Amino acid sequence: MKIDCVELLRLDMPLVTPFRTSFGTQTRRDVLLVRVVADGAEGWGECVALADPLYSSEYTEAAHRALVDQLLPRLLALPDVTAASVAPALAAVHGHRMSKAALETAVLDAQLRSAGMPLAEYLGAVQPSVSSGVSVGIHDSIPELLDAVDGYLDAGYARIKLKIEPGWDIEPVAAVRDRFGDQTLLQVDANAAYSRNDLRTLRVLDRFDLLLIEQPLPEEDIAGHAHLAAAGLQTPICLDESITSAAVAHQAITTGACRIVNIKPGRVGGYLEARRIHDVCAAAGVPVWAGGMLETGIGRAANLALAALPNFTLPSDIAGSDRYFRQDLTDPFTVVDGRIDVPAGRGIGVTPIPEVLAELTVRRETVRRAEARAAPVPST
Ligand code: SMG
Ligand code: MG
Repeated sequence: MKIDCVELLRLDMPLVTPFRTSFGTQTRRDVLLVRVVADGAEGWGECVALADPLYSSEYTEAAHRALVDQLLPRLLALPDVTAASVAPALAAVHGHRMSKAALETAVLDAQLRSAGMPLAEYLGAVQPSVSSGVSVGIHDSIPELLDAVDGYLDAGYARIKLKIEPGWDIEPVAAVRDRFGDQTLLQVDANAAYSRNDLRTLRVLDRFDLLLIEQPLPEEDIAGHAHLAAAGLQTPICLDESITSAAVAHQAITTGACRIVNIKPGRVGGYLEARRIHDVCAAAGVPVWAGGMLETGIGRAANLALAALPNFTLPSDIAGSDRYFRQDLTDPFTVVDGRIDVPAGRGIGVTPIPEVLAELTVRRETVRRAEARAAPVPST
């Protein structure tokens, strides 16, 4: 394909309820969308970076700048582009995986729309719907948490994930187990809030028959997670922030740092790398599930396609649109009997509703082929 132009759109979307994690509270979503126009087709990608660099080093404004200053000049310099050529064209730029992922997804969407193929089929999906789990933030009190969990179980979610941090861990997990019983699928996510010295606290969580404990230690401390497992933590460790590529996933698995992997395409540079991680994990007998980054329907649609691959055997963090937004950007995704349908249309299968897009967009920047600045030449 020949890319004609790339549009970057910034949207400001209020969340239906504040979402608190160990690193901060989200009340709005600063969304960055990438729209690629190529050979008369359009494609969409959503950048999952948050407004501040607290989950990882990336953040929305920096992701926007990385696209304009570094990534688009390199991509638009190519005479012919396919999704498979995006990562190699951008490889010289270190990091910025969330920006790269959004761009690759938009190119892939345009390519698949032209070819008339759904993303799910392209990736190798084997299920028409995906088991839907919900991520429940840190609350001000246990009664408020129990009310929230009650509502989500009523809505049919297949699994509950509790956000934890030191001081909000054993008590909320015990309360949820006590109130909703042992049959509720339950897991926890620390977003790297603990240290190797917290083994005793983490071992208390072993008593609650959790599916997994997600990312207890810092992103860089893969060896620390292996240390926790070797020191007797029984609950399977799942890595999220630490897994930035298929090579890192392989290393984490072979060194005993994790027994389960959370796959977020944005965190690893795109859906092609995400599929490689799926394959590495499948070969090692390690189950995976799809993480979430409070995506709009654009990102949610693509995540559903990925989560329909065969080794996604645990419920994913892909909730219904109404978990986060009163008005989603696309037709809303809904949970029925704990599952969400995988879009069946070509490409990611959804597009923004024009009026909603117009109402929520706060900034728009178009980069055309000729306008993309030449990539800086390294001085020697
Ligand atoms: O999209 O449902 C979602 C969010 C799921 O908890 C979730 N994501 O570490 O896994 C994670 C977090 C990262 C974002 S927290 C603002
Ligand atoms: Mg996580």
